[in-house]
Amino acid sequence: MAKITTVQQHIAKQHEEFSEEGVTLGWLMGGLTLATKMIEAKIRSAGLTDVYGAFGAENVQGEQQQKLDVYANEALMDSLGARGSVAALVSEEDEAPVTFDRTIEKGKYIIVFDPLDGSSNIDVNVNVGTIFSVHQRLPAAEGTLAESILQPGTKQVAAGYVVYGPSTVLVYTTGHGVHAFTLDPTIGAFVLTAEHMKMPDKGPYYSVNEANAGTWPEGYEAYVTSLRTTGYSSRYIGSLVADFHRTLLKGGVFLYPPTKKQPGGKLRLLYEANPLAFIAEQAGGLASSGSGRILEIKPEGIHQRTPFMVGSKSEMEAFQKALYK
Ligand code: P6P
Repeated sequence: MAKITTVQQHIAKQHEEFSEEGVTLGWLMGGLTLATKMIEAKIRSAGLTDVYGAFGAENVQGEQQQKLDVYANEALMDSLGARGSVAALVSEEDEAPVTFDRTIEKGKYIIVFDPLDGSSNIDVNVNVGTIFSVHQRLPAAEGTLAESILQPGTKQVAAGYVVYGPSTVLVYTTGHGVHAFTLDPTIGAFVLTAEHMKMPDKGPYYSVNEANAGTWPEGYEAYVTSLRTTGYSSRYIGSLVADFHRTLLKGGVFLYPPTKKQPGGKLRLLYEANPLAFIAEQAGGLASSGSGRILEIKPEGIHQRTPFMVGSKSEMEAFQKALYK
């Protein structure tokens, strides 16, 4: 019989060989895999049931909520909120954190997530994803729960994403390498399919919305032109998790620079850039805001945006050389 390793077993083992913290983190991830399996089932049946389209309300970002955004958010809130070790949940869909009245000894973790990134692509059957990041609550003497939520990305204890595509793949790290699990629909479980993944040092692709090129700050256009004129191919899906997952597997560089419309960048620091930057660095890549390392940014607000450039060592070192004056 084929031996299978679930996310819960793997994270517990990775984390100091089934230490209490490892088992607790594994239990947390069990809540995450449950919710993402529920989301996957909804996405798979989207064309057959009435879950396409707008929910008819705006989220805190002022964006039209898709029905599946609301469903995904509720699935994650319910599955993770039921885990006794969760002190707070932060979602792109909610203005404020959802907190639980749990003692600092029990409520040890904060999970921030983008429940369904790229959801506007669902109606045209393009890959979408769930992105998550886990922080440990600070000891009372070091900070409040609010301050525990606004820790820099270097303090993440776990992070990852689920990409809902031809297959559904969960990728995570706890700082002990990057590992991938594929949802096996015949048994309804994510099973280990790749360990210690490494991003190629150099890749064949650059990935950016070139329609914004005319409004990028100085240096970006020259850098992208240098890629275009030295044999790179352009790949841009417009769904962050899909563009990132390809960059992790094939190498190259993804960029969302500052634009005239979004001078501080479009993507969110806490639940998009930080988790993907943690994964990228653990896989041997780099992640930059255009003026420094993403993971070292001290967050000011839970929905704060940042310019986000991430990819292979070769392309990112060339980027830093071109942009960091
Ligand atoms: P643009 C999707 O709406 C999203 O939030 C990310 O998934 C994606 O990378 C980005 O926006 C695409 O933005 O401005 O190129 O359409």
